[in-house]
Amino acid sequence: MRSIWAKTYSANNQFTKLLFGILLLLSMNSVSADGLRTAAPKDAHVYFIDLQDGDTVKSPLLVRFGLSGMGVAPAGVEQKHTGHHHLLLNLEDMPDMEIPLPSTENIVHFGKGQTETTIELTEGTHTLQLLLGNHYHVPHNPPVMSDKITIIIK
Ligand SMILES: [Cu+2]
Repeated sequence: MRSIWAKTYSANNQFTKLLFGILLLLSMNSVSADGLRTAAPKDAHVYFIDLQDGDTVKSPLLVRFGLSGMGVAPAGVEQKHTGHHHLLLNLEDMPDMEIPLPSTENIVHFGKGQTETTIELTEGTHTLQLLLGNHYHVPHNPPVMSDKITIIIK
């Protein structure tokens, strides 16, 4: 039993090494200098359909995502010039644009291809920003993102 486990472990270990090797090769290859990012058309943009910077609104709030120059596709579906929405909610620092966006309370993924959401926010000011991600949840190149807006919940 032990030797089987040891064998499996060593095979896994070799596989991991191989994988790292491949990743290392890929990262050194100029063809993939862009890593997991995909190109976005120059005229692509995302925007809040009915929210503007400085708006005073009530919670729960319906937030509708607008996208122009690209299409929406669910996460995991690779199709040229598409992506899915991410809502950056009260996010202070922009995330790393080279790697998949993490999923946190400040970075909300809409990986099913949703184009709107209803959020509950406390009274006071909040910032909202939209950022499109590709099938890997990685922002495009250049990133397709909206202005960061501040809204007041009353
Ligand atoms: Cu995502």
